[in-house]
Amino acid sequence: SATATEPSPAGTTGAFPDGFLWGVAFAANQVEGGFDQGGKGLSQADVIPYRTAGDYVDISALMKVSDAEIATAVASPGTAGYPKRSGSDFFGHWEEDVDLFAEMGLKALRMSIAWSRIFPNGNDAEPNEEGLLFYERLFTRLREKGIDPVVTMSHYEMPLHLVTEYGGWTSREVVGFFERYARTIVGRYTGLVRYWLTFNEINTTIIESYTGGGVIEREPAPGVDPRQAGYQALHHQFVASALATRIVHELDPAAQVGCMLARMSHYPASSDPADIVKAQFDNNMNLFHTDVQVRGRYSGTVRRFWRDQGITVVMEPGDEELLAANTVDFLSFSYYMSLVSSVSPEKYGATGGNLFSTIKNPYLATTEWGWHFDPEGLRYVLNDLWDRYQVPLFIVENGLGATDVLEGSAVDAAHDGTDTRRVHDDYRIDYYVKHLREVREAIADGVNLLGYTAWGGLDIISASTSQMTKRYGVIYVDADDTGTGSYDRVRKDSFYWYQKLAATNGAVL
Ligand code: BGP
Repeated sequence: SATATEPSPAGTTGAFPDGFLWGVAFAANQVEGGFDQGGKGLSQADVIPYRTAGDYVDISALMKVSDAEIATAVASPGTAGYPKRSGSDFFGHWEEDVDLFAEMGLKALRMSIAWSRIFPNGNDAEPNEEGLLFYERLFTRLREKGIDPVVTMSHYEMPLHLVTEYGGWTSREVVGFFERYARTIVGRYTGLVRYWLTFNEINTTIIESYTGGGVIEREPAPGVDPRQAGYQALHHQFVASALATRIVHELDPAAQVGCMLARMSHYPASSDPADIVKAQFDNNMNLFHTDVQVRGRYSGTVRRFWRDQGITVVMEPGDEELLAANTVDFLSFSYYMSLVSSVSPEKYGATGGNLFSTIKNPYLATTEWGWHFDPEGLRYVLNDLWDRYQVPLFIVENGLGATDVLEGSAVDAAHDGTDTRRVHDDYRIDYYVKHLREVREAIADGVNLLGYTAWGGLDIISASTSQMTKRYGVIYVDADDTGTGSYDRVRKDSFYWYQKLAATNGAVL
């Protein structure tokens, strides 16, 4: 659009532009539950077992499941031992939840469609009408409440059948199944959905598995670099993303499409030029994904990396033209932390990270899960992405996973109708305040930003650890790691704070 390459215009109530999309975000596989209801097929997330606390060290390994574990999971009925099968039971509570989001004054809900609700096996001849209807009702209700659905087509999500029978995204055939899925949902929800995202955190495909978001990494043939299959799977996702982008532009020209990156900014560990160049390389390896989706081509950095590592990515004739011709309208990303790069990492201590371990940054505190807490880094990232791409940006994930304490009781002791349950999560409010003040700075710096959707709105099952008790919500969900609980919703203190934030368009900061 005409304003796409200009900074956000100043809003009438302060720094944030009018119409700024304040929202919350979550993913179908972490929130919905109802894994075997409404005609849904099994997805890869439904076979990820609950892991114990001692397993949390190697996060990417947690999301992988062997063929034997898949067979056991498929044979297991019910939700016991498989947290993502029950999620937060959004499937059973969605009307109540939408009311809560409306009460918060949200303008956007970032969510995803479970592919396996629409095509239970991924390659079915016809879509599942019950699944289509579920999201149609949800989107309609959201729009009635003035909330824009921001819809991810694939958030760590794929019908299990496509994993076991085709090897997930390593198979070129899966591109065709995804194209049909995209055409089906975009066609059905034309006019209801104005913002589409193709793949969540597309850069995690290389780190985790061939499915994006975990489950399976088959042993490569002897002598074959496992990254070979990973980059091939990623290329297939880029092609699928370009096809989906074309479909949205064709079927619903009023809608916009974005890519979605887990933005991991790398700081040099020292002013040694070798560290600076290493950090630049690491940043370019994170950003080559958005180079493909925003600029329409693979960068020199990644092509050289493939050459140096002996990795060959097979591209069909026409792929590169397709990528070049179907770039996205905006760039969305998650931001949780920054990382540190060095040519001599052994000089520094390590700390945990979301899917990555990193060198400990001595200037930053870490969260309970060892993630660097770096609000200023968000301003840096916003300016950096804006300078590089000059397309509107959208922060679609940012938030704090923490152990919350539920105080009070649902039992109405005073017989006055009072539910005394509260969660005093001032640490979460503090997290948002500090990050959003930096967002405000970045907007003042001239960055064009569409919105901010806090991760996860409701407490949901953690993507990496499958815990419920790594809580991200501003709304508490009364369930524990084993899926036991009333699934009641309780407004946390952060709920009321976020309500003020949205009502004042950020002036409360
Ligand atoms: C991102 C994912 C989300 C999410 C979040 C928090 O990587 O897109 O799905 O869950 O990180 O991560 P976790 O749940 O592992 O704490």
